[in-house]
This record gives sequence, C-alpha cells and structure tokens, in this order.
Amino acid sequence: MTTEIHTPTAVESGSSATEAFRKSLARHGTADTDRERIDTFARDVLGRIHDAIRAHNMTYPEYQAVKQWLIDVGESKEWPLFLDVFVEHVVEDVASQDHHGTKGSIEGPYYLPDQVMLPAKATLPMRQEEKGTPLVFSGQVRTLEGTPIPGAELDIWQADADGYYSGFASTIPDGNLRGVVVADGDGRFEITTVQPAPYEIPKDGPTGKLIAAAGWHAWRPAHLHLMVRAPGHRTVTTQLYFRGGQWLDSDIAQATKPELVLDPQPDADGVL
Ligand code: MBD
Ligand code: FE
Repeated sequence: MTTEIHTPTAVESGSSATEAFRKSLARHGTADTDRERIDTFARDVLGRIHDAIRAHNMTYPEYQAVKQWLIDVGESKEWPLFLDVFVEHVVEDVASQDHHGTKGSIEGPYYLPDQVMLPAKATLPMRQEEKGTPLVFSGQVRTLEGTPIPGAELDIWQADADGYYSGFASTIPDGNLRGVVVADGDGRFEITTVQPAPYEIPKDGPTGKLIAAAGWHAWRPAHLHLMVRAPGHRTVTTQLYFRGGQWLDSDIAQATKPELVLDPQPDADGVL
C-alpha cells in the first residue's frame, strides 16, 4: 500500500488568494484616485526605484532576473500574498493613525466572507480529529466608553495546527476554523478552537524563492485573525498572537503589536 501525502502548494494558495481578492473588489469596489495623486505617487515610487538601481549599480542580468521574478509572481497569482506580507503593514499603520481602542493589524490574503454564523458560545467548525491544543478565547466587545455592544459580530479565521488555511489548501474542508460569532446581549463571547501553528510562506512560489535567495526566514508567528463588526461602529480588523510564540519578534509580515499578544492560561483540565 502507498500513502500519498499531499502538501498544499504555493500555486493553489496563490490562485485562491487572487480569486478571493477579485471577489472582494467586486463587493467593495476600488478607489477612484484622481490624476494628480496618481501622478505624484507613481512618480515618487518610480523615482525611488531609479535611486535604488543607481545606489546599488544594478546590472543588466540583475534587471532581467527581477523582470522574470515579477512575471512569475503574477503567473503564480502570488501578488496578494507578496503585497500583504511586505507592504500591507505600512498601509495599516497609516490608516490607523487616528484610531483609538483595540489596535488593528493587517487582514492578509486569507480572509473569506460569508462563513457560518455561530452563537456567542461556540466552537469553530473543525474536523472530527482536528489536531492541536484546544483553545478557548473569550471576551467582551465594548465601545471606547466601555459600553458593551450586544450582537457584535466576530468574524474569525485562522490556520490549523499545521499552519494551513481552509479555502487555500485543498486538503482542508471549506469553512474549517472559520466562523462569524455573534456576541450575546452583553457583548460577550466564548469561542472554542485549537491553537494555530506559525505560518510559513510557501517555499515553492516566487515569494518563498525571493525570501530564500535573500537568506531571510519565511515565518509569521501563530495568530488568530479577527474582524469585529457592529452597526454604527468602525470595523476592527486585527490579529491576536500568543505570548512566548516563535517568530513574535521577527514576523516576516511585521504585523505584530505588543497589545495584541494573548497569554492563554491552562484551565482546571489543563486545556489552554
Ligand atoms: C498569513 O497567514 C497572514 O496572516 C498574512 C498577513 C500573510 C500571509 C499569511
Ligand atoms: Fe494569517
């Protein structure tokens, strides 16, 4: 008997992420940026590329290698992955300058809308034998003044104990470890799930190849993604990390913040 072990590939997660991004554009639309702003920004970005080429004396073979790599990123549909890992944290930083309350973080490439709605005390959809340490995440959604927000929605998504996301790895059932939890009348919730593993950028795609070629590591620390919504309130998109977790201080996506690090405690049964 032979057992085939299928590891999710960059190509399957890349193309799913590009498809998810196209669908989200169709739902939310795109910025209608005026000509002056495009002129200013495009000129500035191109000027900085020119400066880098001069500063480091880029050669023709290097220029061709970059061109080939850019073509590969597009063909393997890794632009959402590459941009969210290396660029989104700055966009988030700028966008959140005048935000108060819970810190935000990047959305990343693996959000999927329209997941199953769950009551305030719920277990995320998972496989019968879902691997990983059980984790109970509870809390209360409140306004800046401390007033509870009844019925707030916590849209949660996470990697499994192998570091893969449902919807972006064909081995995992759709909707696994994803759900929209509706807080109770006091804004409270209690979500049972499993501890996610750290996430490693796929090695077989152009993003992973650049990372390896530069000698960087390809890891994000273990995290839960959260989008918290309530009518009349700004949506908070954030991530939660785990104290002592590997890669917390060297997240390749630079998306950690000290306020977002949880410190889960074992319960009476030894469950985190
Ligand atoms: C992830 O899981 C993630 O959260 C981000 C931001 C980028 C790549 C993978
Ligand atoms: Fe993630």
